[in-house]
Amino acid sequence: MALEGVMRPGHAQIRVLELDAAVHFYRDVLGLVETGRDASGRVYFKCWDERDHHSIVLREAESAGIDFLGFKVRDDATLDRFEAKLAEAGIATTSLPAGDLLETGRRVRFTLPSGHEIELYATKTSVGNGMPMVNPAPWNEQSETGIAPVRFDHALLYGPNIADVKRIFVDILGFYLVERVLGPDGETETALWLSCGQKVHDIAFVEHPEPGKLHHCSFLMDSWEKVLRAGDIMSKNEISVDIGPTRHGITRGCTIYAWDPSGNRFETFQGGYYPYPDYETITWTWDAFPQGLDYPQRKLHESFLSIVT
Ligand code: M3P
Ligand code: FE
Repeated sequence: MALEGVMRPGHAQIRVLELDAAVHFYRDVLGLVETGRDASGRVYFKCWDERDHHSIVLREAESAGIDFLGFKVRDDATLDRFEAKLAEAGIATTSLPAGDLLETGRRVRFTLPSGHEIELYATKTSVGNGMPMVNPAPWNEQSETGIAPVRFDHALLYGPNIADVKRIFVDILGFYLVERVLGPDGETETALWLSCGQKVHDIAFVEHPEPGKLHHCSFLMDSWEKVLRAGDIMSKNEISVDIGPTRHGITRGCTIYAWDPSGNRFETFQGGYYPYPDYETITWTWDAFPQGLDYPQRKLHESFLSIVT
């Protein structure tokens, strides 16, 4: 498969209330690898099996939430092409210079109608996964620290105007709609799961009146046993859990959701399936949303649906 255009979500900058407590959580409990700190005090992390310099950036702030989500595109020519396409569609972009984020090239940023800041970039230094490129071992000690997810996988964002957001992702950025939830009117799309490759989603949106909200950043585990072990590590460290372990009907992901010390929800998950762009979108009707959210319990969880940062 030729993966061109947008390749994957490459980074999220997350606001945290107390940097030291956050670094302890992301490094020692979630088990990400710290890769740098910049002059403005931001701390950079990657998951152990990611190769680019970072995927999670923490910024200390007065309120929790997400500053921006960045997608890596195939190359510089692709970045220029998307910048032109966004301009053609009347979407204002700003260009952030190379080096503004450590080890990262030029970024093209724009604001979604949902109020979220999205950026595209083509280059970030590859620091590797700690294993050699010739005859590597399957894992190393970095994969054995804390929860130790394999990669930053996707984010679920809450905000208004998700019909317009969908058009930008599908018509301009080349994503396709994998699954959706229809509202009580049987027509309006109230939640969307969009993919730019063969992941069951790279980004998801839920219609919500307040703009720019974060529901969760999600981290991939490489087995269901490791999701359960993540639950053990959360409990041992008194991390507050929202829901799970359970399985979504939507996307079929096997999952636990919990909160970082600032109240940002995160997900550790495994499973799902591998769609192609020609697959017909799966639709969940409003009456079936409880099993879409939690298949075994068939339950709408109030905290899961209402708490965002
Ligand atoms: C996911 C996922 C909802 C389901 C969310 C699903 C809002 O986050 O990773 O599949 O019901
Ligand atoms: Fe998720």
